[in-house]
Amino acid sequence: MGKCRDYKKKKGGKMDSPASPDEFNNGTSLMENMLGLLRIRVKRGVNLAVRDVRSSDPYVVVKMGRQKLKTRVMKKNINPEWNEDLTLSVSDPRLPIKLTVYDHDTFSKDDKMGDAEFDIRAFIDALKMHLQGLPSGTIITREQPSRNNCLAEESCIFWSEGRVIQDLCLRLRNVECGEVEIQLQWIDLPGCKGL
Ligand SMILES: [Ca+2]
Repeated sequence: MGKCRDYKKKKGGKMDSPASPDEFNNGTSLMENMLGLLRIRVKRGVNLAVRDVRSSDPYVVVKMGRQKLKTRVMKKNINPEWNEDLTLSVSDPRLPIKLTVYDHDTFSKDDKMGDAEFDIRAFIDALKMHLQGLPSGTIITREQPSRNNCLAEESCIFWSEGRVIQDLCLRLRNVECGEVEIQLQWIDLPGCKGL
């Protein structure tokens, strides 16, 4: 009985916990923390794995943190040309970006066709140089393929028509074959913290 009373007393005396400032300001802090947008052009897949009888129906999924974007499905094509832009909002440039290729299947679960990971630290560093007026094609930095990245060949960060661009050719892991070519471009967003 005494216990019960104590409980009641405690409960009655307790104030409703106010919502934390974070809960109120989520919308604005998201924009304030955002550095800008990363546009990933998924250009093409080369020699992708066969997951159906003779071909595959590939599409690409790109993930960064909680964001997840995908390209359209290319029917029966292991050398697909997507040329599709996927745009991520970037607040932490150290986060790795994961790219996974799947084979679309109508009557069963989509099969994996390999994955790759890359980060945008070198690209962000090049952007932070705030270069101006270089001739198109000027190379700013190069990233070499290594055991610690998924590059199939040297990746160039270069100046093109007033912008910094990075071309990457990613070798897919956890699969017998396949590469995916992508291109990075940065988009400044008004109201963002910026780089
Ligand atoms: Ca299929």
